[in-house]
Amino acid sequence: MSESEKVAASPMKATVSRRSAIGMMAGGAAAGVVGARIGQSSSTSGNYEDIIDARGFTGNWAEGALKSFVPPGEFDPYFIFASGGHSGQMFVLGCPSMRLLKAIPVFTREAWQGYGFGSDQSESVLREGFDPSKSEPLGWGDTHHPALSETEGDYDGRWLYINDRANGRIAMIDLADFKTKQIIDLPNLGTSHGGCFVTPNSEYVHISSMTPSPYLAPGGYAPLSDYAKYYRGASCWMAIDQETGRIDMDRSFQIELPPYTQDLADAGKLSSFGFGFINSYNTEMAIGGDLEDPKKALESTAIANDFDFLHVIDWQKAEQVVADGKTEDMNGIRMIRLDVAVAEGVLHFVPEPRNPHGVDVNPTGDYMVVSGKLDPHASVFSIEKIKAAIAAEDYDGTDDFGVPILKMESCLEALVELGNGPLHTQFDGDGNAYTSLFVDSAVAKWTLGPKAGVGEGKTWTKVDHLPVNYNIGHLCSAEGDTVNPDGKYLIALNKWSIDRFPPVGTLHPQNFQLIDLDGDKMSVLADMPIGFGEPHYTQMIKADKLVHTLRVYEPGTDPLTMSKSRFATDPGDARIDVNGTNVDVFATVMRSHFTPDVVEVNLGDTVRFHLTNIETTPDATHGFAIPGYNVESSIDPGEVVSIEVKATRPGAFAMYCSEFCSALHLEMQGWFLVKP
Ligand code: RUQ
Ligand code: CUA
Repeated sequence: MSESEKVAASPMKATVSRRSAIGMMAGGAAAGVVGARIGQSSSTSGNYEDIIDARGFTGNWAEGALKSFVPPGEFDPYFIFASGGHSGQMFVLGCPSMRLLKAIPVFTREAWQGYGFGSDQSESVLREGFDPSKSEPLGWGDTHHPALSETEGDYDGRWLYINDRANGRIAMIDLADFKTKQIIDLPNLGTSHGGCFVTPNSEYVHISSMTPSPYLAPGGYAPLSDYAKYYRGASCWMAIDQETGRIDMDRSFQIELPPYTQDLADAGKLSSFGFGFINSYNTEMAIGGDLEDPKKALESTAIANDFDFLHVIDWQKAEQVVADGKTEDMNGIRMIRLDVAVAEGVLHFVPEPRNPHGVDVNPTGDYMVVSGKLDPHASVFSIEKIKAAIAAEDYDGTDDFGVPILKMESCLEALVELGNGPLHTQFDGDGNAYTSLFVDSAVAKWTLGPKAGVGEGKTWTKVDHLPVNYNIGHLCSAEGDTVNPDGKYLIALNKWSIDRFPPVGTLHPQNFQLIDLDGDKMSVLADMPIGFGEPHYTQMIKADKLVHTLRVYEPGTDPLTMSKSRFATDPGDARIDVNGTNVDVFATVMRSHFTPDVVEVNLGDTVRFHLTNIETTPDATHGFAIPGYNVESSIDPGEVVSIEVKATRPGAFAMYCSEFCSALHLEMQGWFLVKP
């Protein structure tokens, strides 16, 4: 028996890492290679077992390393788009390598890309991205629920949307250049949490309020004693321009909702196409504020009811109501008032076990999986039953605001016991669901019902349980919220890491754990510390769907419009136009020179730099920084960046290229001279 045959023939025990790892190499990854010796690299001489011994691997980590490693120069088959929480950014990772590929600034300034440091392009996105009546320009956001654009319920790799948990805003990122192109600060929304999704053909991106706002009150303020009268939630249907991916406010609308806390939401698809589903809690309308009696604390009074309400919204009916003009202008957006929504059959409620968290629609669109933080079950509702109950007006009365409540038993398909603290659910292509268990720090794998293609006798059953490290919030399988999930890998977004990484001070990183979904049993392949902001939710898309992604811009492109900039400057056309106190600098930028490289102005002048990177080589990016003037930008190949500088401070400023672009990068500097 050769060494590899011995290894392959040895009993595979999940707990004996080196055996399974070597077995996998002998029979799997390196199929056809006889012998366990590394044949790829002439500089390695050991065999795998020696290396595993030398590294001291235990458990399945050697197998995990082999299964997740992506060789240099080869690309991950998946992109992960992760929200960045309080960093206000988004993170792009490869999967399964779990390597960080990029941070995309969205709501927060970022210096490397020059986002929010002077360029007209980023300043206008940020400036238009908050309501100017807010006392301070918003300096941060809390990115929460990414939503990739879809065609027929499948990710199409064009655009990406993300909401701001803190300020009730929504942003659009173009996946052509991975840059934020638009931020909208929504009226009538104080905050937004989990209500972000796109509809199956990217007709709309939805965002809903979390805590209600007193937008019905005169002057926009009412005391909490008038909560039920003046405070309301809002479900916002933001129409997407099919050419640009931008939100078109003129075609968008809101639906008034009762003052409950609207939380996670999802779009119906296929058999539930045309519906949106929003969970709610605090239907008790608890407001807190009682200092004397701890029993009246918000967290106690907000969980008094046995049931909260799953909001079922028929957005196609809502569209018709809007087209019929049955809306009111509410602070600059058309709103379907609550009484109209009820009368027109736009809004129904289904009771759901109290204090729910996630609502997730399965790939066929037949089932709505609702998980409750305080209930060990997933409650599965059926769209067929919901539609039948709506048609039959199978009501259990209405809530205080007149919204008809469908009978829970008429809509419920199954209750599946999963474990403690179920939060969110994702899917694979084989009729399985994966639910995060926050309290148990685990993932439950379970089978859906017959409509999801699962055979009789196997339905609604928990089939596997995998502990994760620790306190899992969301999870994400490959394309796991589309009509056509890959499954394959699952990311557990763990809030705590405690002992998984070396100490880096008192604020610990979160932990993205990579889980292998191939086979019956789930297994952890790798940990990835996330040490920047609190990523909240992620989506994982096949990398080959990003067919629109550019490597360089067309020469002279303004990234905001993705068309030729009127300030684009051709080689040889660089110049300085002076018009009184207005100075326009039309500069070309190329290794290793700014042309012009000396700009002399008078104190008080308004200077507009229009910088065209005339390089066509991918990666030949330059920077533009003016020390003392808070100016910094990246100028990517083909890009035109405009930056306005008020010459308020006299002196000689050595402006320079901030990207190490060439051997003469340090010589790529010039003078910004402001004469007193
Ligand atoms: S919600 S951890 Cu903040 Cu997306 Cu469930
Ligand atoms: Cu251009 Cu450094």
